Amino acid sequence: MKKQVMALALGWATAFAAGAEVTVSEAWVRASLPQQRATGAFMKIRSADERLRLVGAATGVAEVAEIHEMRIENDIVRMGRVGAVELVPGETLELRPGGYHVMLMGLHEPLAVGREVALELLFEGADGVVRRVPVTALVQPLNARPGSHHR
Ligand SMILES: [Cu+2]
Repeated sequence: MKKQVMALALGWATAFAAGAEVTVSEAWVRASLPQQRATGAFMKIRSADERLRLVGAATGVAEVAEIHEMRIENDIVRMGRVGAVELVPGETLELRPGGYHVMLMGLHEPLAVGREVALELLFEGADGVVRRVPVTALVQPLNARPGSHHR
């Protein structure tokens, strides 16, 4: 069984047992204010050669972490939970403000700029098995990033 864990500048790459590999890069979490109970995590995800589904997330910094999608319908911004997001092999899925994101709800404490947040992403393979991939995300202010407001 091949297993490798490689630290990137801001993220992790983990090889699955079957040789499939998913790479998570540029992971960041939007900084939160003291009264704020929710924020979002964003990153780039790429599966080398396996069709995977992002089916969930976990973290210790909030009560709930779930996959959300934000989109504009008839000029109205809508955000809600999605059951799964498909990863097409060889293509990069970008979680970004205004699109898919990992929603962190029920924050246990404010997330200050510069802090590192440990997340886990849950990927379901074609075999139906769910693998957990650890990700380290850096807390950053939203205005340091391109893209629209989160909420
Ligand atoms: Cu959300």
